[in-house]
Amino acid sequence: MDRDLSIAITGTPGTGKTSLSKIFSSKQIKVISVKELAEELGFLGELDASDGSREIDIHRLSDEWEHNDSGMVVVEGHLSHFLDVDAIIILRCNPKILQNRLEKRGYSEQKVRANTEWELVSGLWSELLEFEIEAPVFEIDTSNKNPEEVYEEAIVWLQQEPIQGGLIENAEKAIDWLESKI
Ligand code: DAT
Repeated sequence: MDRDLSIAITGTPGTGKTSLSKIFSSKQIKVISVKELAEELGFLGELDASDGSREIDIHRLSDEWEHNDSGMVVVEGHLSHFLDVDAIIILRCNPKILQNRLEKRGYSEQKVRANTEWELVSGLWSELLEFEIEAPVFEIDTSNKNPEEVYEEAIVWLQQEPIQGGLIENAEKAIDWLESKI
């Protein structure tokens, strides 16, 4: 695909953003993480001694950053939906599978719980609705798909002209883990 498009790949940690981004990258599509963008533009805060992370001033980053290169760029990270992008892909994952993925990653019990609960209550959709995000959005359940299958699903959606994905209608039909048998 060689359209001038900026795409955010967002989702709870562990839903597969990095894995999907690697596939985009392998297809010669430019990929950058929100953290790298924040570093580049000077919007990374102080180091948090408790977990070694650095806070990102996402609202300032969002004000400053825009996609002005030609071609496609993928911005990945769980805050990427706050950026001024043309389309947003939200990755989801069954909380039980997510818990497993995060435990394997060596996250603390508290961090596993916080992230699993965020996914369970569809926290990301609440955020999109609260901030009235305008870009088209598309949700992909990664629970039982490998990253290649997730990529294929994403590409089919992105190839639409124009890209479809109204926030309210998609939020209404989004996965609700609390309603489904998980
Ligand atoms: P994120 O970048 O959202 O934190 P990740 O890409 O690092 O997530 O993936 C977290 C873990 O889950 C990692 O061990 C790989 C695995 N994983 C990612 N996508 C997957 C998928 N579609 N199917 C199975 N496992 C997947």
